Order: sequence, then C-alpha cells, then structure tokens
Amino acid sequence: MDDALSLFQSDDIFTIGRLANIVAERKNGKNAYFIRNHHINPTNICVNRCKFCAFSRSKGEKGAYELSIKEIIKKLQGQGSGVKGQGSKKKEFKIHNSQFKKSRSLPLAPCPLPLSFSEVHIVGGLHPERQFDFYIELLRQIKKHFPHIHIKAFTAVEIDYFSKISGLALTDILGALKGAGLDSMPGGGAEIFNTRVRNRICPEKISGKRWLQIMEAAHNAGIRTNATMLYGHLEKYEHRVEHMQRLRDLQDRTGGFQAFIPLAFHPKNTKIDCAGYTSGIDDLKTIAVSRLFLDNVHHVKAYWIMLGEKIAQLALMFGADDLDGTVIEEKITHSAGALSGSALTRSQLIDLIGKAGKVPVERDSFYRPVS
Ligand code: V47
Ligand code: SF4
Repeated sequence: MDDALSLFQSDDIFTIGRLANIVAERKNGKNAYFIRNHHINPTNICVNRCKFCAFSRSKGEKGAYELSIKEIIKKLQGQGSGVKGQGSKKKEFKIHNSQFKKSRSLPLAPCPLPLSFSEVHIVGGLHPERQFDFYIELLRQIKKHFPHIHIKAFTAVEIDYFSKISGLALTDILGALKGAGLDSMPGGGAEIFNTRVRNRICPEKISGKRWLQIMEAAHNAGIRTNATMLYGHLEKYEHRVEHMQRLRDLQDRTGGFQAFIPLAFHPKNTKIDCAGYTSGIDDLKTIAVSRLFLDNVHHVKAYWIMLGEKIAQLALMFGADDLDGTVIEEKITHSAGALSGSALTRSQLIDLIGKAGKVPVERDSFYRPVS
C-alpha cells in the first residue's frame, strides 16, 4: 500500500507509465480491446440523489424520465437511439435501422439481422415505484428480441435496492436476474469505499462494505462483474489506495472481477464543490498505478467517455488495455459536463488504438476476440 501511495505522490508519470505498460503487455500482449455496445439508462429517477450525480432526478422534477420496456426495445432496435448527426456513425447504424422502419409494433420474431452491437449495458436510478418484476421482464424481453445480445446490467447499488423493494434475499435476486437473462454486471456504484468520504459525496448510497458483499455474492453465483473507482472529487490518494486494496482482497477470494475502471469525476451540475475536472496527468497516473497495484485483475479499462478520446488513447501506453466501446448513448457523464462525444464507431476505435501502437481487438463481454 505504501508503494502505491508513493507512486501517486510521484511526479514521474513517464516511469510509472512505462512500468504499467510492461505489466499490461505481460498480461495482454500488445492487444487493446474494444466492444460494440449500447448503453441504456431506463430511468434517471432515483431515491438516492448522490451529490456527485448530475444525471438523477426526483419523481416529478423537470427532466425526470422513465422508459417503458417497449421504449427500451425500440431504442435497441435503433429507433431514436440518439446517433443522428454524427457523421460516419450515421451510416453504420442506417443498415441496422432500416430493418425495423416499416414495423410499427415490436417484431415478434428475434432480430433477423446482425446488430451493430454485441452487448447492452443497462444502469439506472433507483425508481421509487417500479417493482422488481419490471427488471425481470425487461431482461426477458431483451433476450426475446435479441437472443444473442450479452446483457451487462445493474450495479451492486441497484441489486441491493431490488432486494429491499422485493423483500427477497440477495441470492434469490441474483438467481432470478440470471434466470431472466442477466449475463454479467457492470462495476458502477463503488465510488470510493472510505466511509468518511463516501458519506460526504453520496450519504444515501449503500456502504462500501455492502457493495463488496454484493459483488462477492454475484461472483459466487457465477456472475462476472467489473469494478470502478470514482476519483478526482474530495478523496485523497490514500483513499484511492484503500479502495483498490479492498478490491484486490475480494479478487483474491473470488477472481470474479474482469476489469477495473477508474472513473474521472465530472463536476458540472453536481453538488460537489471541488477543483473542477481531473487533469490529464492525474488520469494517466491513476490508470498506471491501478495497473501496477491490481495485479490480480486482468484488464484495466480507459473509459473514453470520461477520459476523452485523446487521454484514453494515451492511457493505452500507461497500462490500460481496453477503451470500452461504441457506447452509442451516454447520459450519466454527459449530464455532468463530459467533453467527449457520445458515440464512437468501430473504425474510430480501431484508429485510436492503432495510433497508440497497439493491436485493436474487438472483444465480446468476456474478452474473447470477435472475428
Ligand atoms: O456509478 C456518476 C459514475 C457510474 C458521475 O462496468 C460519475 O463496464 C463521473 O459504472 N462524474 C456509472 N462519474 C458508470 C459506470 C460504468 C461506465 C462504463 C463502463 C462500466 C463497466 C461501468 O458513473 C456511477 C458513478 O460512479 N458517475 N456521476 C460524475 N459526475
Ligand atoms: Fe442514483 Fe446512481 Fe445517480 Fe447515485 S449515482 S443518484 S444511485 S443514479
């Protein structure tokens, strides 16, 4: 832990980056991964209202929305997916859109043509009225319409909420979700585990201990997950190291984390009064230190939406081996002033990776290369 703290305190980001790159290449060779994915946020209505979150709204507040299952399926079919006016992206998705142009209602048969994405990433607010059944039905309908799509859905925070609203035990919730089509879980909601900082930035949210408990239960149920860390707000370097140490300890027990994703805090429209956006130097250092410290996690993701395309590209030389994906529709970071675009095409991702001197590898949700 002291070593990780010294690295964070050092200004020699080139040496740290070079070391992290050696570790990354030992694990993944020169490969840098990306995926064709589609984000869906079913609602921004949330009972938690974390202070760092510009995405959430209270029920009835201006800007609050809730998507029905039908609307979500339509979005996945490419109707109203928010890709308009994005140059070459438009072309890529046009082919996909045309198949459903004539059908007014949802198609009864599973999608007949290859989709422009292989994974759907679903996270949303903790809705005060929706029942657990809604989420089960959502998974079932997605699988029914898109049987080959991998569903990566629900943070540990949402899983805990499902347990509260349904009265079901954690293992029953996970079993029911898996049975309905859940394939893996994203790593959101971890924020920063340190209790004092956590209470200042998201007092209503489950504790770090509970987040880890839920991830452990998911891993034990055979559900692989990611892990995140929100940095650049009120935390200090020691809190980042403590956070990663707790993740590393859990990973030693379960091996269920696929990737670690440092999330750069975006301050716009939030209630956190701090220095503003993270610096590129801090972003690169955080990627590099996490690659060196989390020796038991196979992948470190440079989430281009939060880092911006150029810092994410540089991060591939500082220990990251994954840029995430096409994304298509991102709301959480963009509500908080993201400077990045909201979608990248497959060819743009390949170009970014190739120009960083890495080998672009399109992956599936378990990091298997897609031919
Ligand atoms: O849990 C919310 C974060 C997370 C802000 O697992 C913010 O593959 C920065 O977890 N500034 C959701 N971050 C996103 C997430 C994620 C994203 C991409 C891939 C994966 C994965 C997971 O976004 C939240 C929270 O930590 N967040 N508000 C903000 N103002
Ligand atoms: Fe709700 Fe998640 Fe936003 Fe917190 S970060 S307010 S739990 S949507």
